[in-house]
Amino acid sequence: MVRTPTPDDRFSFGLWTVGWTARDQFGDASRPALDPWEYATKLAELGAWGVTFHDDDVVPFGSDDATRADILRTFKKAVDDAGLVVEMVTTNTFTHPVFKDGALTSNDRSVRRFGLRKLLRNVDLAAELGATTFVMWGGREGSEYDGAKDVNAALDRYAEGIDTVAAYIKQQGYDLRVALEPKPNEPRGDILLPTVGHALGLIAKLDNGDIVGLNPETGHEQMAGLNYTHGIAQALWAGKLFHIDLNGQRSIKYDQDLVFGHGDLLSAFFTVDLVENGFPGGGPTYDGPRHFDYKPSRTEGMEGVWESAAANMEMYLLLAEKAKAYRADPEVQAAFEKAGVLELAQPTLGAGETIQDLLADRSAFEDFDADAAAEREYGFVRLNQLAMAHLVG
Ligand code: GLT
Ligand code: MN
Ligand code: MN
Repeated sequence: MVRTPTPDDRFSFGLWTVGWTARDQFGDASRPALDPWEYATKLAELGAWGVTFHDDDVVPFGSDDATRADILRTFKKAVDDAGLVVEMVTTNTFTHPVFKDGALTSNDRSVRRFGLRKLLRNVDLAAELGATTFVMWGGREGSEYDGAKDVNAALDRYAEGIDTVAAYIKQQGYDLRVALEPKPNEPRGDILLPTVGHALGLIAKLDNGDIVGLNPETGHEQMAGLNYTHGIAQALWAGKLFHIDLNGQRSIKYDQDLVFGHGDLLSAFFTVDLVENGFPGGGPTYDGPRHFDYKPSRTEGMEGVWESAAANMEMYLLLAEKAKAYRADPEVQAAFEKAGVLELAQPTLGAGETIQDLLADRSAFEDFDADAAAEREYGFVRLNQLAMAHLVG
């Protein structure tokens, strides 16, 4: 059995994960709702280090100021007593029907202004609670019908909204960074910023993009048939991996939010390998929270809720152990060498080599024996089999 998690592992959970009462499109809640602080306390007992939440997970939408202050006081005390960190805060811009056409990209300007105010108010709360990441998941920013959304204007408004949030953070001097969370669809038919790549493209155009990065979620990339490990790798490469949402997804279908590792296990192994061990040839590394955004299946009662929360951390620790052993294995190192994995870090042009030098290098082209080079055996399958043996062996 794997060791129990400790705060040093920096595992964190959204309150909406264990707090999901399992109401879905087809059925009513199958579990009771506890108070937000009860979830936090229990997560700490299981070994979690941090919690995250949407404004409305803690303070019901529309609460008056006195009620809000009261609830937040109780919540803050429970979190402090449990020794938990509030590492990230996010905003619910999707549940209330006012947001049915989005918040920052609603066709209705008054809704956009309301959405922006809700976000700015929550930035203040995030800073007050000591969070360092402000996630923005725009689940309702999108459309079902192509003719209903002017995408050029929608991206302008999306960029305007995100830039305003980032500018406000800077203006207030908060130690907070924005992390956009891509998702291809659900609840909208098509969501804007559907993948890591789309979000990176938008961030590059922002005035305050220096404090805007990404919070990629395992299942969201996989819903689009994409490779999550490659997604976070490119975000890292771009200096934009600010946060991660780990969970499980089995192939292209609705967002399953399974326990981490309960979807594509081999992909989860390489995700942990990258997060824990970094790129084989060095480069940027991720040292943020290991945040789980899963949903305990609707079949589970409260016992299953806590079992499944613990399962996320156990899966991560198991995979981390295996990934360490994989990297340290001399056979794997030899296979890396044969595969040329470490050769790739060498620049293609020599130090100081000009384009003219390359054009003059006959060995690179005129005298290059492409057929001989094509004979090279890379041994990728053997390398992958070694990974599999570590994983399931
Ligand atoms: C919602 C969504 C998640 C996001 C949350 C942040 S809310 O549950 O499915 O992927 O991370 O707003
Ligand atoms: Mn999800
Ligand atoms: Mn998520």
